[in-house]
Amino acid sequence: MTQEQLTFKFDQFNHTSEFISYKELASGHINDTYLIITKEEPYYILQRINHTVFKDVPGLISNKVSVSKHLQKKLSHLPEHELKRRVLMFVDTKNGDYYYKDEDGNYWNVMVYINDSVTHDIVTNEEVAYEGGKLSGNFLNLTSDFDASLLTEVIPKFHDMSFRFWQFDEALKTATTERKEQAKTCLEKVSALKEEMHIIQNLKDSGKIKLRVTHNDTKISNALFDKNNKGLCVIDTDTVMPGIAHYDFGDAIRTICNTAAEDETNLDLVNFNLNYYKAYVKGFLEATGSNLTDIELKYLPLGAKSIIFIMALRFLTDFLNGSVYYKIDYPEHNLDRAKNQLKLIESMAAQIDM
Ligand code: GN1
Ligand code: MG
Repeated sequence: MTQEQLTFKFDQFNHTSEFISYKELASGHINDTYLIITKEEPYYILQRINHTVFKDVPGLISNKVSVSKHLQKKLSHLPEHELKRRVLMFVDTKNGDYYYKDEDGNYWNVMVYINDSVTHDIVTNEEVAYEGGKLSGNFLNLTSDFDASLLTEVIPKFHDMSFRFWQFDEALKTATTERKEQAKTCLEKVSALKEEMHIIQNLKDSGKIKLRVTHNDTKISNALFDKNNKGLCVIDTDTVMPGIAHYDFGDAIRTICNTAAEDETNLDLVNFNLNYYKAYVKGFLEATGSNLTDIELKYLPLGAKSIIFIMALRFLTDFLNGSVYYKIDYPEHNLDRAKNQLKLIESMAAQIDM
């Protein structure tokens, strides 16, 4: 993408300044994200939504804009400069839509950049773990009065264990012998956990765990902090849709409690940090308050294990499929991610009773 092309996309939106330069932010596995530096602040985030992964981009945009507006209302008691740091603000186009579809069929959206903020790929202190818990708990809390049935299911069955196993089984049917051989230990570990990993799914399907508005991608790099480690807000709300509390609880833990990055290949470095877990849980429970039911609370640890597992399963499936879904840097990248997540589960299970 050239600067000229990006400027053109950016200028479809009602921003308040002039494009000066850009920087690609490469941490996501799905979309293309650019920081747009403008002549005057605020800066902006310009994003191309991957419409192969997200089949209903207008639905996705409508979800995230309406949830943002809801959060803005709920936090309207805050002074304006503070509010702007605590909720994503989407920018509309000259046509009044919140996305622009270009001549190649690509979808773009723009948000106001929250400056003086930091993200963490790996957590290195308890305060960030605690604040991360407050952020994901707060998101559930503040959206608990938003009617989840108004949201589009942007990726149907996103965290559905049976569906992810079905995709995995399909991938096994067509995978090369070489890939299956490379993935042998992972395949064994996955089948050993299969039954346990359906417990939460069954509780959800039987209605025992209720549907809420969930973020569904609460990995810690999707949370903004200020320079003093205080949590500001959750970002990357593309996957906001109906779900269960365990998804958001779990995906944050998957990343906060991993002592290494999700693709670290030296598995000796991959361990589950129990202190960060405790700090995270404290923040999460403080924020959700009395909002969670007994059954939701009871299954939080297993929820975390299940979400770590589902990521392992999805990375493994994509590896078997020849890496057609996640962005990769080398052929075994997804296999390494799967091995990493499975090691994390072992380390977690050794320290926490489910
Ligand atoms: C993907 O693109 P990114 O990094 O926000 C994925 C998540 C995974 C995550 C793993 C739509 O998110 O489900 O947890 O990678 N998003 C989608 O890092 O599949
Ligand atoms: Mg995401």
